[in-house]
Amino acid sequence: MDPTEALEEHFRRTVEGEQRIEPRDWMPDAYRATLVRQIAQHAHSEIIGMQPEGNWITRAPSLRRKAILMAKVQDEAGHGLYLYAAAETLGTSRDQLLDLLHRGRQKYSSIFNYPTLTWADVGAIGWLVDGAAITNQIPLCRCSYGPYARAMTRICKEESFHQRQGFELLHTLSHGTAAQLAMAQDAVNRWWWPSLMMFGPPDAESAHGARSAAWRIKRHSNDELRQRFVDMTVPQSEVLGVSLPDPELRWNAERGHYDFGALDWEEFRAVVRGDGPCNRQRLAHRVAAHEEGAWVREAALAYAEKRRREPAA
Ligand code: FAQ
Repeated sequence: MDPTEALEEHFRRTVEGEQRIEPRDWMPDAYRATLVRQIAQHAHSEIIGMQPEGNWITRAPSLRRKAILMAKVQDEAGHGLYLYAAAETLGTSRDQLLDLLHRGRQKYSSIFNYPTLTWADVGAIGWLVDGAAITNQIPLCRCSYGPYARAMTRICKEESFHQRQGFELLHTLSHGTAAQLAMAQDAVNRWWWPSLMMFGPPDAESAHGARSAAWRIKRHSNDELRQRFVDMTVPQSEVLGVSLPDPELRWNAERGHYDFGALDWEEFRAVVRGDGPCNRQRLAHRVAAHEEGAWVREAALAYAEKRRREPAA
């Protein structure tokens, strides 16, 4: 066996034996590239995902709600940081990845291109968007790449809190006045279908799905996770007292799952292409924040350099 074959064999046995690949280990170039792509998209989603909810921090209806929302949005920045750090272990710097995001060369989740029109949207994001995120991300805690799996373990714990706070917020609204219930229902109507799109294209169109499954990066297909999310969410909607905007949604005893209507894949493709309701605004805001923060990065570097030059005490 030549040395490359031996390395490939070792990689294959590690992955198939459910052990972790670590940064020092040899890995195929395509495995590295797939991880960088997915982790970067995930990191970008976390930091762009701060915008829709950040929009409501100054208008939260009480001090308690404001404190909770600020903590949640800060958590999202932290998730971005864990994920950029995980990507750095694969040899790509945070600067490189941010540059690709800012030039529109890397993606972030379609969901964050929808506007937050009312306070109830904050609840719908927590309940549905974080709920979908957890469904997708719990299996990633068992991803074959160690640093990504470990980052996901921490992130999932915090996402569970996020999901609960969204549910509690919506529950308060849906059990409040008629106007509050209507506001909660309107938010659920607008966020339901985009949340189902977060799981990605149908399996037959998932370009990376099969290979990522073979590499034990993804543990379940896009459609499997979408179904799991629907099955989990329908009973929760009953507790909330809101309906889900899908006339075809019904329990299928034979399958042991809920059937649901067809997603508008044209809309999904348009949003991923950059033509969603808020794509341009989200990216422009992100680039402006980066530019306005340049002085902070410069000051931190200058301070680190000063400390480096100081003689040890
Ligand atoms: N939006 O071959 P596949 C959060 C792209 S949660 C945009 O199936 P893959 C928490 C895909 O990249 C949200 N693009 O791809 C939070 C690929 O394009 P490419 C983030 C999408 O990777 C909550 C092409 O379509 N979560 O942020 C989307 O095997 C509240 C073909 O697709 C993650 O990123 C989409 N929805 O499966 C924060 C989780 N779906 O790269 C703030 C980790 C697909 O060839 C507030 N990622 N595409 O140009 C994953 O699990 C996977 O990457 C999937 C896609 C499942 C998203």
